[in-house]
Amino acid sequence: MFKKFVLATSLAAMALSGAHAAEITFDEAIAGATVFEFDGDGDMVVDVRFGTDDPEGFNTVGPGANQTYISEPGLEGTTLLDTDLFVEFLGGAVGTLSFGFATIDPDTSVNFTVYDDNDNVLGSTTALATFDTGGDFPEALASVSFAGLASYATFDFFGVGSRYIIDNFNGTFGSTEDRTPDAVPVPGALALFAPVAAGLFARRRKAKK
Ligand SMILES: [Ca+2]
Ligand SMILES: [Ca+2]
Ligand SMILES: [Ca+2]
Repeated sequence: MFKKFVLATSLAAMALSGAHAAEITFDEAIAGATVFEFDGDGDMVVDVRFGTDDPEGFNTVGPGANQTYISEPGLEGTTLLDTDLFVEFLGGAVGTLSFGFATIDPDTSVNFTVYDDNDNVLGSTTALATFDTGGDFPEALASVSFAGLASYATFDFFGVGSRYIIDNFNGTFGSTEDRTPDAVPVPGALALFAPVAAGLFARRRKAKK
């Protein structure tokens, strides 16, 4: 009973907030692949395609159990390219995208940039991996919010570390999700709607008397 209630309320909360339902955990073994497609919301329909120009491809490995943002394995690859990794959203992405990243060496950061179908930048973020979380390797959580419909995003890792690991790539890009851009009501529309609702409410109260 309690479980049912929790499930119902969390589903309702997700529907209200348009919360993230899709997550890529990189737990499939894909050693050496240069392109790989993932389903983030478990409906067997592919949602994203990760790729790299590194002919060696990427791997799914470590970095050990003590990380906060990586539940091993994660997606692992080179940091030595200008764009080390890219992700295409096969049905688009809206809202916020986030992921954990770790590196073997300190003083390593990531630039994560989100683009629409016309190569316009919708948002970007930079995160520096640190030991602040208590992990065996420096790590960080990267997160970016944006307006519009994202088509793809790029990762550039830079600094001392020559290899990266990312995990738990999270956002509203699942094939079962509402990916309508700007689906959240704007405050202006709410302000217009509020007096109408108040008027209706007053009329109903009057009718009840
Ligand atoms: Ca994982
Ligand atoms: Ca899917
Ligand atoms: Ca790089």
